[in-house]
Amino acid sequence: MRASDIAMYEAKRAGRQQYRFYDHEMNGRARSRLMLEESVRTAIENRDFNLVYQPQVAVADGRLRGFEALLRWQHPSVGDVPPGLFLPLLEEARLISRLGSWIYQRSAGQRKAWEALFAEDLVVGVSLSSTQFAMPHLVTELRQVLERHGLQSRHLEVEVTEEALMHNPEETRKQLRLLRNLGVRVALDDFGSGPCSLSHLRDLELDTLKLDRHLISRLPDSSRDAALVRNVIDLCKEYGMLVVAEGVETLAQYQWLQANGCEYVQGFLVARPMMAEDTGLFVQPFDWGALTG
Ligand code: G
Ligand code: MN
Repeated sequence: MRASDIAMYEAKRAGRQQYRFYDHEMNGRARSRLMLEESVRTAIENRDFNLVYQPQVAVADGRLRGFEALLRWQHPSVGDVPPGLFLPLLEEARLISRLGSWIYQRSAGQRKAWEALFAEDLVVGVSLSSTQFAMPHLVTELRQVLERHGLQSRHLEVEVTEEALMHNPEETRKQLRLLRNLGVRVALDDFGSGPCSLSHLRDLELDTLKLDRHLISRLPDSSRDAALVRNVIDLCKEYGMLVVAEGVETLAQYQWLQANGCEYVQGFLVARPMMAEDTGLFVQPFDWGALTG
């Protein structure tokens, strides 16, 4: 079976079925799981995983705020496997911890390498899955990674989704407190991609809000989305949170965001995610004038 088939099959199953019982499919499933685990181990060893980096720039003056690190899996025979397919599987297979450590090391090393190129306050954004966020040793591990690469904690922004924060409110509060004590920034990722709750903005100590690309995609034409986004931006301002719009693809979206007080954008309009070695070619500050004519 090809890795993409395994991934597709397992991902569908995971979404459909919360309970388990023994049935005749089990053998096949267990075997696929084993093959997937094997693929991931090999992939880490063979460096088939890769991080690409997408810039975040200021709406006002194009200043480069930082880069978000995005995971890619270039499977030798299957090709590019989308993160949406393989991440849930790694979670289930408890392989995410190993991959997570690799991601922290790699992105911190990259942030260090950028010192020679970019401003001192440049931020690297790293997404955490629910499992990663819930790990008891997360903060200890991040502290060690920062020390090892000689980075300030404010150089790192971890991105968590509402889904990850919802599981256990008590533990969430503790983990957020520990992260903030360490001094890393915390961003709420993918806000508006699904059900979203304003009480999270009110109750949790967050530094940054990332507007999901699904909220941005119908701007500026959808007056309902526009009303929602405008008010979320205002709310974040009141709460002292910084707002980054993701998935910005058009000039009209950029202009709307500018008119409505959004401070930073990330999206194809500015740049696609790029290989580490290409980030040095990113011209900054980004020239908004060249787009607007
Ligand atoms: O689900 P999430 O919002 O984290 O999606 C991140 C993915 O979106 C990345 O894999 C990245 O390649 C992709 N992406 C980045 N910028 C854009 C964009 O402007 N438009 C779209 N459609 N996708 C984008
Ligand atoms: Mn993210």
